[in-house]
This record gives sequence, C-alpha cells and structure tokens, in this order.
Amino acid sequence: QHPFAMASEKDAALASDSPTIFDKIINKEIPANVVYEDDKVLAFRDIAPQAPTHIVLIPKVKDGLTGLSKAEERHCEILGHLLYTAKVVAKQEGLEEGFRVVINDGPSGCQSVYHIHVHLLGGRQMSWPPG
Ligand code: D5M
Repeated sequence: QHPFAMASEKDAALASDSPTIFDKIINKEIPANVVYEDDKVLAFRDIAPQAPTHIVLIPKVKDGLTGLSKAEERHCEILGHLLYTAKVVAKQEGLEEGFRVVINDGPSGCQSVYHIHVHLLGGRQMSWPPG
C-alpha cells in the first residue's frame, strides 16, 4: 500500500474533497424533492426526515467546504446565503411557530455526507438538549 494511502473512505472524503451523493443531486443524476433553488443554493427534502418538515440546504459549488470546520474567510458569503435561505424556505414551508437549523460536523457531530449542508427542521415541538 502507498504510504500516503488514506486510512478510510471517510478520511479520504474529508481530505480530498471528493464527490458525494449531493453532487449527484446537483447534477440531476439522482432525483431529489427540490423545494428551493437559486444560482448558488439547492434545498431538497431529507430522505430520512426527523421532523414533519426536514429540508437539507447545500451550496451548488462545494469549494472545499466538506464541513463547517473547513470554512475559510472566502466562504463567508455562501455561509450567510445558506442561513438566509433557510429562513426563506422556513417561511415558504409555513413554519410560523418556529424551526431549527442544524449543521452536523465531523464524526462527533454525526456528519454523514461531506458536502456542507444546513438541516432545516420544523413542524413539531423540538426539545433541548439535542441528541
Ligand atoms: O446529514 C446528511 C443528510 O442527508 C441525512 O439527514 C440524510 C440526507 N440524505 C442523504 N442522502 C440523501 C438523498 N439522496 N436525498 C435526500 N437526502 C439525503 P448529516 O448531517 O451529514 O448526517
């Protein structure tokens, strides 16, 4: 084995910015239930919803943002746009009583897809602390 071979697939994804399932959604190679789209952001219903409304918002261009922990100053605009779009979609979904946004990061944060994404959850009473 090459001395610089990655220890696991997840390490490889983290380090090399390799494509994920979300690239396939962006490229329309697999279907998604898209609820909002503009030139920079795509929002679609989560395949394993944890609330009556559960939407995932992603940047169309990853630009190294496998997760929030990889954010650089150049990402400030897209990060702000993702958060603002979460609010726009929350309104579109009729979540007047409130909602939650979540960004899972890394193994301890329960991240499973290494293309940054914001979860928008609503339609039920949330609890605190989260699991
Ligand atoms: O969240 C990754 C989320 O992405 C998780 O809630 C499932 C969702 N997911 C994974 N594949 C799909 C497809 N194909 N369509 C819709 N939603 C999907 P994380 O924070 O990384 O755990």
